[in-house]
Amino acid sequence: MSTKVICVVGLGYVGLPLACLFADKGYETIGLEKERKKVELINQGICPLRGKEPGLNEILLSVVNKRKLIATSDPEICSQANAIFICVDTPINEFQKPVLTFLECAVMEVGKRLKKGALVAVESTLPPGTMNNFVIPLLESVSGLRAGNDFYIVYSPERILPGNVIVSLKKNARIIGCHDEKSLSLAREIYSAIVEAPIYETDMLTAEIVKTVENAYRDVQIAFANEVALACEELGADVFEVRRLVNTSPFRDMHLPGSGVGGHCLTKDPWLFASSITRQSLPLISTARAINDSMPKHLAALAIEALCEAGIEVSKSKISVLGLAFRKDLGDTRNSPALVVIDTLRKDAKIIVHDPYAEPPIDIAFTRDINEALRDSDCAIFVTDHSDYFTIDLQEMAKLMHTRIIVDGRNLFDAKKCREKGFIYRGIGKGR
Ligand code: SAJ
Repeated sequence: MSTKVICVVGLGYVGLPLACLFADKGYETIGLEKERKKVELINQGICPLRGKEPGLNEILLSVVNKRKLIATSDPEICSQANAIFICVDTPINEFQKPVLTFLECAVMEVGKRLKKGALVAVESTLPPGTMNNFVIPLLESVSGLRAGNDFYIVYSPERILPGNVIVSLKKNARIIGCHDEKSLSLAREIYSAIVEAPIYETDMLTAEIVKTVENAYRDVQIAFANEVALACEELGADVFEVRRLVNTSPFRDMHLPGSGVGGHCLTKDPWLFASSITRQSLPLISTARAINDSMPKHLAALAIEALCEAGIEVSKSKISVLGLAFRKDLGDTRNSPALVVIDTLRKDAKIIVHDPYAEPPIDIAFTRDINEALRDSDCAIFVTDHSDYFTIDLQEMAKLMHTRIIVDGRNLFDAKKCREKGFIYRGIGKGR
């Protein structure tokens, strides 16, 4: 099948760059997006994603101007597509259980309009077993077509890095879990147009497990680093020095401890994996999640401890929280550790928040000006390691603050230098 029209369902961090890359390669690409505001912005060539995304704005404007990419909220468009990519959100609820309503809706809309001979590629992260037990049966029942005969289907999980979606889409190896040989060859042909990295083939169940496990693996690694950090605080050691030397040992890769794990991948994918396992528990994965989720509260506790040492009552203190985004130099605040720090402390203290990129998703005093954030503050909590924070002058900071307290969630400062400048210093993993 020479693909003529591509439809990407869901124009978020995954779907929008995917649609742009296909359109940039000359495919007639239609983006199906339920949020009309997003559709309007995209059709004006304006990127609706928050934060810096190198290269995305330029590609988007170019393909929209060339009319190679059009966004719409009308699902009828699916009937024109030879290849449909489903990139919708698969979140978890407050009980860590998968919420597949967006996926179900997308599959229903696609199924109703699925053209004979079309390829369907699902990119959303899924609980293992979802393709075989849910997506394919639903597509077949709604379309009346048979997978592998009347239409073709693969599962190819996205591996994008928010903050660098275009490069990661092109350069990260791609896994294609296929239903049959024809589906595989169609998918390999079209993905090869935009992916410059190796494309690995497997079955759909394995591909679903790979995607959820690769993030569970990273979450466990980070949890290990955080647990060692807490131990180093008690022992009076510097975990970052420990990590540096541990990693001189072959086959070691101790990750970075810090304020916690935010974002939309590691906070949910381990639970998507676990949700498919019913006959046994997965204590390591659930414990890792608990350890990482405890770090923002630990950071808040370090701040309270430091205020106490300075003789400042929390209820009479002004606290600056620097870094709202969940990761360095990003504007994405999804599941950000800073939101937990703020929620923990705002019951008593007066909080002001700074971030160079993110917009506050909550009602809180906010500034883009570091000096304003620090002025008359009793405690500066650094949650995210934005590049802007690496150049803060301690002398200037000391003049601005009412009480000189630094609580360091990302190893931004040298404890000794802070103390020489008269600061009370606390840091994740930094024993006194
Ligand atoms: N973090 C640590 N210590 C570390 C690494 C990360 O505390 O050593 C924290 C970060 O500060 C952040 C959170 O973990 O709050 C997640 O960081 P991340 O680098 O994993 O970034 P994400 O959440 O955007 O992860 C995505 C994932 N990609 C997909 O799911 C497709 C992940 O698999 C990638 O490894 C990651 O991007 C990446 O670095 O490419």
